[in-house]
Amino acid sequence: TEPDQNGFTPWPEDLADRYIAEGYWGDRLLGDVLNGDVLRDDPGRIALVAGDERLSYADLDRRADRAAAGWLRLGVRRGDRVVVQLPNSAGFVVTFLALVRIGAAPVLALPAHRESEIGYLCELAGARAYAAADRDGAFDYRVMARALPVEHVVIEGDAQEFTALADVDADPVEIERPDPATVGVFLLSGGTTGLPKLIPRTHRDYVYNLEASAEVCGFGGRTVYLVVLPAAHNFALACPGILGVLATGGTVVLAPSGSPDEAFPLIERERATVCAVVPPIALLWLDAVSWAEEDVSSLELLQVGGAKFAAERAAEVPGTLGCRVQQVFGMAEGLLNYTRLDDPRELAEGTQGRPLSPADEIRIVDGDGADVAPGEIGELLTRGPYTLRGYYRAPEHNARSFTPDGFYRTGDLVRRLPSGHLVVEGREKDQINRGGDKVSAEELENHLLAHPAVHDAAVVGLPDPMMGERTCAFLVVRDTAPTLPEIKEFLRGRGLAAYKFPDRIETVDTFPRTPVGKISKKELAARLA
Ligand code: J2J
Repeated sequence: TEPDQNGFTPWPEDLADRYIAEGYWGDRLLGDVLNGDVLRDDPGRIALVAGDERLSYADLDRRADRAAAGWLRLGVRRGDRVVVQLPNSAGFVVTFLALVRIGAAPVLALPAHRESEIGYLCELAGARAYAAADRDGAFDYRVMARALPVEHVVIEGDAQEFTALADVDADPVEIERPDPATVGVFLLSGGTTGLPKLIPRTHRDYVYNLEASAEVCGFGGRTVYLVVLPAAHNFALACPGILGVLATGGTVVLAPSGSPDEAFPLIERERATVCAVVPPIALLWLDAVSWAEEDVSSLELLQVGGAKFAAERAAEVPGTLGCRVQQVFGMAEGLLNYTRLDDPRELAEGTQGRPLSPADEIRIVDGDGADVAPGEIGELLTRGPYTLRGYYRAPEHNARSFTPDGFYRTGDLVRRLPSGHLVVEGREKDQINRGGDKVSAEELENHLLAHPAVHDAAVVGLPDPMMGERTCAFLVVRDTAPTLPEIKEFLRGRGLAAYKFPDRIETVDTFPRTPVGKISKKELAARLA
C-alpha cells in the first residue's frame, strides 16, 4: 500500500477488514483509555502518583479534558502534531491524554534528546507546538525551544516567555471524536539511518496493543505499576505500560529513574506490584536488594526488555527479588513478544517470549529472503494488526525496511522454538543497543565525520557485561587524534543526545574491508575482543 497524502501508510483494505471482523480493531480511541467502570463506580480510585501529586481517575479525566480545551484554545487542532518532550511527570500523562482526545498526535521524544533530534523531529512532523520541561539538570529546554520551527512552545515549570503547561487549561468543551483509523501518536524508532524515523500508530492499533498486552500480563484493578523508564518509551507507555494500567483500573506510580535509590523507596511506599525495566536496571536491582533497606516484597512481576536479558540473570530474579520475571522483546514499530505468566521457568528465563497476538505473522528468513528450516537462525520479519506498514514520510527507507507484501524487516536475528517462543541471537541492522538505548551507527558516524580532524568513522558495538554493548567509534584521523572528551564536547555542541556519544574511540590507519569493499565492522570489533 502507498502512503496517503499525510505520509501515513495504511494497512491494505482486506487485512483491515479482517482485523475488524476478528475483533482486533474496535472503535476505542486512545483518549478513552481511562477505565470506564472505574470512572463510573469508583472515580476516587488513585490513577496516578507523581511526586507529591495523587490523581484519582476522576481527577485525571477532568485534568485531561481541561488540558484538551486549553490546547484547543491555544490553536492546536485535530490532525496537528505536537512534539512532546516531558519527563515522567503528571504533566506527561495529562498532556498525552489531552492531545489524543483532540486528535492532535503527540510526537514522543525522549527527555535525553537535544537540538539535533528535536529540531529535525519538529520539521519532519510539521509540528505546530512543542512541549517540554524547563530544564533537565544543567540543560535548559527553553534555550533550545527558541530556535525550533513551531508556533507554540509550552513549558512545564518556569515558562519564561513561553506558555506554562499549567496554563494550558480551560473549561471543558465538546470535542469532535477523531477517527480510530487515523494516527493517534507518533513513536520514535530506534533508528538505523542518518536521521531519526517516526512510527505512526493509529488509535485502533495502539489501543489493541495496550489492551491485549494488559490481558497477557494479567494487569487489573490491583496492579500498581512503577514507571522507571521514560514514559515516552513504547515499553513504559503501552506494553502494557501506563496506558495498559489506566485501561484496566490500576495505579501508575512515576519514578524519575530506575536507580534503586529512587525506585526502591517508591516500591515500598506505594506497594508496587509490577515494573518494566531494561537489563542494566534489572542487574542493578539484583545487586541492590542485598544492601538496600527498603522492602520490595510487594513486587510480583518484573518485565525485562529492550535488550537481551541473559537466561542466567533472569533465573536469579525469583530468588533474589522475590517476583516472577517476564521477558519482553518488543519494538516501537509494533510486534511484541512476551513470555507468558504460566510459562515453565526454562521458557520464561531462556527465551524472549512469543508474539502477543494470534494475528501476528512471523517469518524467519535467510539472506535471500527464503524461510529458514525450523529452529535455524534468520532475520525476523513480521506483519500484523499493530505493526506499522511504513515509517512516516520516508519512502526510500520504507522500500528497504518492508518486503513487497508488507512484512517489516526487524533486523533482528532470531530462532524459534517448537513452542513458538523466540530467542534473540543477534542483529543484522547497523545499530548499537546500549542497554536498551538504541544508537544508529550511521547517525553517529555522520556527526563524527563533521569533525575537522576526522577523515573517516565507523561505529560498532563492543560487548559489555553491564550494558550488553557499548559504543566504540573507530576513527581515521587527519593529523592529531581528538581525545574522547573532545569528541563528546564536539557532539554536545552539535546537539546530539548524550546516550549516543561513543564510550570509547580507537584510531586506525585504514578500515578493514569486506570483499565488496564495505567497511568490515565485524573485523573492527574483533580487533578489540
Ligand atoms: C533482545 N533485543 C531486544 C529483547 C527489544 C517492549 C520492550 C522493548 C521495546 C524496545 C519495546 C529485546 N531482547 N528482549 O518497544 O514495547 C531490541 C531489538 C528490537 C529493538 C526495538 C517494547 N527487546 N530488543 O526495545 O523500539 O533489536 O523497543 O528490534 O526501542 O530492541 O527497540 P525499541
